[in-house]
Amino acid sequence: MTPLDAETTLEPTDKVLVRGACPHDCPDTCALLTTVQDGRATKVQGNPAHRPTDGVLCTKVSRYAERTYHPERLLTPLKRSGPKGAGQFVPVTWDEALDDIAGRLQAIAQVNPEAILPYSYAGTMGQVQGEAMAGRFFHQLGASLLDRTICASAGAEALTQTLGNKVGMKVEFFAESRLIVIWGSNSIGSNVHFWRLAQEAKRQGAKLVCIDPRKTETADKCQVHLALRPGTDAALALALMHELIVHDWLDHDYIAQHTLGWDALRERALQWPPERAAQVCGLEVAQITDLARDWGTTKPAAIRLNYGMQRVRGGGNAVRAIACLPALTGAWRHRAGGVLLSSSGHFPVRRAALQRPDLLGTRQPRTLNMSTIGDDLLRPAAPDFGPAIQALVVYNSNPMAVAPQSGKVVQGFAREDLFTVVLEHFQTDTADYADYILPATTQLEHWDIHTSYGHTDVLLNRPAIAPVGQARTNTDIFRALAARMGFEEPCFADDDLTLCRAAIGDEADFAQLLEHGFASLPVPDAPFAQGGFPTASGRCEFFSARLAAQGQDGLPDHLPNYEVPAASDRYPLAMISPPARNFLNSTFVNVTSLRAVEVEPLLEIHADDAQLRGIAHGDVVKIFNDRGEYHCKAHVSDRARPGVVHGMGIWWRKFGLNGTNVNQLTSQHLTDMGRAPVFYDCAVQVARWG
Ligand SMILES: Nc1nc2c(c(=O)[nH]1)N[C@H]1C(S)=C(S)[C@@H](COP(=O)(O)OP(=O)(O)OC[C@H]3O[C@@H](n4cnc5c(=O)[nH]c(N)nc54)[C@H](O)[C@@H]3O)O[C@H]1N2
Ligand SMILES: Nc1nc2c(c(=O)[nH]1)N[C@H]1C(S)=C(S)[C@@H](COP(=O)(O)OP(=O)(O)OC[C@H]3O[C@@H](n4cnc5c(=O)[nH]c(N)nc54)[C@H](O)[C@@H]3O)O[C@H]1N2
Ligand code: SF4
Ligand SMILES: [Mo]
Repeated sequence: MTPLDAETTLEPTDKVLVRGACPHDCPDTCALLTTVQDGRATKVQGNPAHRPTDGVLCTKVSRYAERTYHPERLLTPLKRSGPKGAGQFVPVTWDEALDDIAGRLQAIAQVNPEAILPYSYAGTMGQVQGEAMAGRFFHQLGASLLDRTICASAGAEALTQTLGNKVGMKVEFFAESRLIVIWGSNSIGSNVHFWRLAQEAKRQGAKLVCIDPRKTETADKCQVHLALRPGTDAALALALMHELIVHDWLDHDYIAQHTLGWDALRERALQWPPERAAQVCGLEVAQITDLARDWGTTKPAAIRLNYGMQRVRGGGNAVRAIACLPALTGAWRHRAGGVLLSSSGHFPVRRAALQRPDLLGTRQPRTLNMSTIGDDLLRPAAPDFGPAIQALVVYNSNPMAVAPQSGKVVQGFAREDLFTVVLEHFQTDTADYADYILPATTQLEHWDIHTSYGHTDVLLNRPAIAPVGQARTNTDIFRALAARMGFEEPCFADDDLTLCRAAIGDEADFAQLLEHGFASLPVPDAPFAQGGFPTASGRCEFFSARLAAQGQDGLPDHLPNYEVPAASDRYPLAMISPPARNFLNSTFVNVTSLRAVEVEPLLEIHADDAQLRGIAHGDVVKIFNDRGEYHCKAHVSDRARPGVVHGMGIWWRKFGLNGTNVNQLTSQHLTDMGRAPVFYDCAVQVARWG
């Protein structure tokens, strides 16, 4: 059985392997091979020919066929038949749904199209089923623009200010590193293909260090674990610099030739002796000085930074501070040295060709931040805001579960005068509040093009099966709406293969994708061995003139969390809410075999904090602050340090004991850079319940 070639046509009885790409928001962007027999997908596996995938998928996506044929999969368009949020719907035809939706949107657009807001994120990371046809549709309409900040924009902005773009080490060379610092990431859970490389390095004698408030599965397997307090990473990074300076573990030549702002950074770092940082971070001084020695004296040394550590007020500053460390020691000289947060800046993405912002013409609609959707849905029309939001079109996202301060989000979605359309696979918490739910295809049912933020390959996803039920692709739904709204621009007739081609731009490159399913970008092995950073100065910018011009500190510094709890406070515990290993954000929460592993929503709490509150393992607890409360089971566990609790995410609210999830507690504060949410900067109290 060989994978399907470019022009093969399927006979319904053939057993074939179809090449695809994992659509999920995960740095690994695996190449998939789907076995199809009699038109049905029977198995989804990793493609062994694709190096980064190496034939292996995570547990979640190995269950993709189970998810695709899930008995609760949405099969027809649905129209609301009960009160908002009650989840009561009746099936309607596509024509009925699309005609009504187009009519409602048109009526709003005639008064002010900015009252319409698209809301989407990375349910699929595909360039085509993501923002291609959707972008065209909303640009032509003149709808409000969405600032897609919910995940990575603090770190992305910080990395761009420091290195010039979202660029870094090539992931495969971590296997050759002698020291790997895994910073703010639970690689085993969320970046398992990198973890395989880290283990390979460990077998060759490398030291692995994990920096994470939570004693994760990854921390268990690293030789060293620094369980710092949430939101104190910049203090730690500055103290490491302090030690590099006083012990002269610096690469003076690299600093002189390839960095900017060293004198200023040196002065800043000298204000951070390890004793000061140890107090802020809640670490032992020796933990900091040992790590500094390791970083200063081991070559090659590499940092796998991830997005977990930038979800706090000072998240951008922390990423900036950490991104400076490789330049100080010249770690970039070696292909197995440097830092990797995201590789997505290596990809020449043809966003304008796909999303057509030019369709706006001279119109300049407002931009709303997806991370403050709770507040924004509740805002009335105002000169500094524009019209109240009257219609929401949600696709590739489940804001009711994933957006911060969900009490507000629920209130917003519950507005009687809000018209809400949700394109989904399942009746999520968000879909419960829709006026129309439209059934969308999954990755097994549509074409797409994928870039990656963890490696440097482009992948093509082919449909393996026909759409399940009456599901339609996101693109097709927006095409159909465009036709009903009378949009005559020829770009609305582009089919998905045309969009895939437009994403790639080059016919020869596309032919290669059709034939092999993936292709590597020509990125040098050691991209910054001789400097050449994509910043304005061509250097690694310790000092950012651009940030300074915006009135910000041009140098990285430690910014304390918005909510730094003290033992005597009303809300004395810091809560973080990292993802559960067997879910992907709120996706897969309804897949029986995966839910069976995660069992139920839970809060990890240290024995000292539990004892103080009379909480035993398995008790139901109430976690609360001024924003709301969330009930779940307590896991008394040494995964938590005293003073910090972990509300493992991201369950659907409807699976919660009191119909909420952890985001009932998080705030709509934003990060120092990138306007991102601060999910892990959240003070709470915990008490036994019932
Ligand atoms: N299984 C699984 N994989 C996923 C996801 C998922 O939901 N499930 N989500 C995907 C998505 S959307 C993303 S963005 C990536 C995220 O990928 P990562 O950024 O690697 O995220 P996590 O693995 O959740 O790691 C976050 C870690 O940061 C820790 N942390 C929390 N606060 C701090 C802090 O202040 N400092 C430090 N140093 N650490 C802190 C948490 O305890 C957690 O272990 O993962 C992707 N992969
Ligand atoms: N407390 C807390 N909150 C968090 C986080 C955290 O760590 N803690 N993490 C944050 C992060 S990193 C992220 S990225 C966000 C993620 O937030 P979202 O991007 O909203 O991610 P999901 O919850 O996975 O929801 C994606 C939805 O898209 C749907 N979908 C998938 N493919 C398609 C498709 O092709 N078409 C259509 N129409 N729908 C599709 C899925 O069924 C799923 O319901 O959550 C954030 N929220
Ligand atoms: S979620 Fe990540 S690890 Fe799992 S199959 Fe997709 S890309 Fe690979
Ligand atoms: Mo994310």
